[in-house]
Amino acid sequence: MLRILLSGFEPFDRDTVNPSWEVAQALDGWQVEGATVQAVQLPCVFGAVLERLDAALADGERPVLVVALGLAGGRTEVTPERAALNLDDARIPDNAGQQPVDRPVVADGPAAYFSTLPIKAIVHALRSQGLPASVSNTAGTFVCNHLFYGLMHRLATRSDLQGVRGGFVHVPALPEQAARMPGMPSLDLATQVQGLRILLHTALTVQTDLREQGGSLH
Ligand code: PCA
Repeated sequence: MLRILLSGFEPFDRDTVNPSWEVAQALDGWQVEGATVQAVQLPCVFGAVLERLDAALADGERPVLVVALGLAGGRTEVTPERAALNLDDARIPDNAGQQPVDRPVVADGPAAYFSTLPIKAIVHALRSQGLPASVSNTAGTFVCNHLFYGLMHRLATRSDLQGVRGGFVHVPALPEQAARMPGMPSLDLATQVQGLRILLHTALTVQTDLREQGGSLH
């Protein structure tokens, strides 16, 4: 059985829900292109999140695909991230009260890694099926970027994970979160789940990414 590892985060910053976990959980057991989604919830804690990732990677067959999800409050679209930075710089404490400043995720690791998901093809597929999506050129410097960098470092350096495709996707807030924070953009859960179905299918079927504009001026 081919395995897709799909992670979501626990709630953070005193919130009670995190759409990234709601989406991952909704897709647990979903089958696509002969592979089955295994959803895993990760702690919003520097360090511990990568220990939990390692446990999930070891829990079964080597995955064909690893996609990590996180919430980006304020965003309006599903946003595959392009690059992970080797940097922790937390604006708020994580769920264990840690607030690292200007610390590398991996000492002596490269400055950055690129996603190995076909991010342009994913955005193209989402948009052509009527869902809002854009490439994001920064995953921030909090726990999501920490996980993204840690994941890409493992995929790049571990011989048992050679050739496994992986990346990170930020999703918008849910309408119920926006109801508590007037003015916050949101996207309903069913639409987010549909977006992730399209994304996973594209990641499994498109080998060479599209060459299509996905940059931003700032
Ligand atoms: N979003 C945060 C951490 C957990 C989450 O869902 C982030 O973007 O770093």
